[in-house]
Amino acid sequence: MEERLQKLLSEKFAKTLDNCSKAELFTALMMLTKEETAKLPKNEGKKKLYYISAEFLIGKLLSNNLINLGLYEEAEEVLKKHGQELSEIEELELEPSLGNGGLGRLAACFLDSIATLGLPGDGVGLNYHFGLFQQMFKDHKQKEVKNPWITEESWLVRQPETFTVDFKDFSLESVLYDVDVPGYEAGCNRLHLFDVNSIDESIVPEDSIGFDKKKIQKNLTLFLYPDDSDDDGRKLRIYQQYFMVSCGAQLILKECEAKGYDLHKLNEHVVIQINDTHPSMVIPELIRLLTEKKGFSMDEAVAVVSKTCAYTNHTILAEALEKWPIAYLEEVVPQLMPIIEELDKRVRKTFQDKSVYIIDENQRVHMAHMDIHYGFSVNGVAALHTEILKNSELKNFYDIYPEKFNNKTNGITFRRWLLHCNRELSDCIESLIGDGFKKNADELEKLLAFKDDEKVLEKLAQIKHEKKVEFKKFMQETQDIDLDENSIFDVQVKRLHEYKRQQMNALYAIYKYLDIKAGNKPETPITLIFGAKAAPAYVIAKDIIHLILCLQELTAKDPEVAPYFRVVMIENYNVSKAAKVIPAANISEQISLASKEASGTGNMKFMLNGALTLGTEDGANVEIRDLVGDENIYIFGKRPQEVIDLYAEEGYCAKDIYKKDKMIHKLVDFIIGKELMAIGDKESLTRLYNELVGKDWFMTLLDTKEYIETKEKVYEDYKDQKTWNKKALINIAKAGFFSSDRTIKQYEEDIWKLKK
Ligand code: 26Q
Repeated sequence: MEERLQKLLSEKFAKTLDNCSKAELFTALMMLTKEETAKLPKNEGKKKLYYISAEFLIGKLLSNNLINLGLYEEAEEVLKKHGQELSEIEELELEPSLGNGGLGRLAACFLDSIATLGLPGDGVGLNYHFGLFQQMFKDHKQKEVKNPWITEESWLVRQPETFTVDFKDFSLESVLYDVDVPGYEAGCNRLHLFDVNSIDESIVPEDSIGFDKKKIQKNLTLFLYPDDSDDDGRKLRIYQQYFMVSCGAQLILKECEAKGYDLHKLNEHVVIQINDTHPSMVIPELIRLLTEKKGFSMDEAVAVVSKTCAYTNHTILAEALEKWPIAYLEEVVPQLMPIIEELDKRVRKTFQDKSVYIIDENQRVHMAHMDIHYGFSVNGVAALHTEILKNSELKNFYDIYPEKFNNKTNGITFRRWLLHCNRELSDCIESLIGDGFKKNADELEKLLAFKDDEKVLEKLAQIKHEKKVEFKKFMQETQDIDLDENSIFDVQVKRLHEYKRQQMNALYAIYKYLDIKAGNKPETPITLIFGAKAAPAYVIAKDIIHLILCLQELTAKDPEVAPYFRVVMIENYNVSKAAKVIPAANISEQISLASKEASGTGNMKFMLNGALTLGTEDGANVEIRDLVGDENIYIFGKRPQEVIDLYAEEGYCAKDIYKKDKMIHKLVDFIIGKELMAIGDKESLTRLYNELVGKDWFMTLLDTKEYIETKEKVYEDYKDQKTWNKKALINIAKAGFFSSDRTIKQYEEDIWKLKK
């Protein structure tokens, strides 16, 4: 490797390993990694999976790919010989923000596992030049700026394929970039990212995410989830979605024809996994292509496409289930409307129940309904989630098609979320139980043999401490925040959304602040760590960030409080920051309103890294509890069915709780009290206060009291370090089930059947 690096450095920069810059070294390492990946055999087979997704939150790739290629240690040694640290070099990579949260990170973990298991399966998505956005904090508020990540040398490899995508008033030519996805000591697949050849980055000013939403030719692949609070923004989303699926569908048909397959047997050679409803237009688009260009009858096309497409649902929030007005579709992609109308007509012919129609009485197209009728599989992403889909949210569909419904509990790739982000822990595990767990995550259970071994428990605690010190250093360098590594690291990192209830954690912060001011100093100091991006047009979510940042300021500046309790927020939380904070966490906050979090995957990453979950009975928390047992997790709050019933009977009234419960009254009032008003913005804090007292759609106040009590108990339990560390060990040992290798094996067996 040393020689090859020298050669690359000399050819590209006329430098050597001893006089090159870190940036040059990064580029050379990336080029070497790309060459090595290109040599890997492509996973092939008679049937191929296409995983279509608006998001692929792949994170930085250098170290990930080196690990999968088995070259990480060698690279480390070579660099060390020349006075360089691989961990420093990998920091130089720009992180693409091609996703927002769980949905996109799941797609990335899946690509890793699909490749690792030797399954032929590629990702299909868009090449957003500025990603989601980069979050900056200014005046205790979130400010969004563009996040350019594509450099001259990058992981993207331009491909010769180009497709034409027709819209009502113009056509666009696609450009395809591929990113190789090496499996762990295995073959390779690809992520196909489509772009438009007319893209124009210059229409976005510096330090902004604003641009002319009407200039589709220039803007289509600039941002993921452009602001859709106006008509132009919503139409732009349709342009993006259609462009993605039309390119995907054309690529699929082209690859099949190149292999000489009979398109009438498409389902024997192709399976398309539709990741949430963002790619749902692939169904009518494929039908359109087959009927208009390949001579299929409508019946033939509908039949074969229905056997090819499978849909994954990631949400039960009604407002997140996409429904596109026909008027928009007519304006953007009129060629799809006759197909969608035909699909709807067939549904109406067969079923009386209006709730399962594709087109509703308000002339909107329900994308999920189309997926369920014209796909062969519908899956939820955690056991509880799938049950809720079957019994309430999608009950009317489950009654029609019970055989289509199935559960695939999410998973995470242990390569990134253990081997890479916590090598100390991974090495320690290996020293105890051997390296079998790297290929077979269930072997982590062997750790249980050490659950009473004091030496092992101390070692785990020592590793946790090291990771806390590392994270402290990182926060010092990046945000000039001084953390106390001896405090409890209590962490909530995830998309900002009211249902995830970051605001409830903020209310706890107010509680603790007031308690300390009243003279009750905690024995062990506490650091409450947040990280989250809010959608730019989601006003209340941004108000919650504002509240957290005001609390950060309040707790840091108060000398009576700061030594015991601090609130901090990680700026621009992303995959690489996740990889730093998760190994450092003692407590994993998973406090969504029960029934609302489809699965969660952060919960799995924390568990694997030895943090204890403080959570509601929601998503995969339920499965975590079943695995570790009640004594190794902290579950609180109203249960899913109670919440579902409350919604059904409209039985929740925030104001009643606010009026009756003195403590909650005090905490909520604090949001508009003099302390925070002196720091923050009156309008924003008042709006949040009004929301909590007047509406509180996700029932924060319902669980606040029990949350505070449970959290106090967790902090109390932390004092008994021996018992705590034992619980941590049990969590690690039981995390094997959440390997995405297991999830992918289940997709393969029940849905894809690529190998059969
Ligand atoms: C919808 C309409 C308009 C604009 C944007 C959207 C939109 C954007 C992002 C809808 C959904 C998302 C992202 C959803 C998401 O990340 N869901 C998460 O998926 C994870 C993987 O299955 C689960 O673990 C999480 O529980 C779920 O929240």
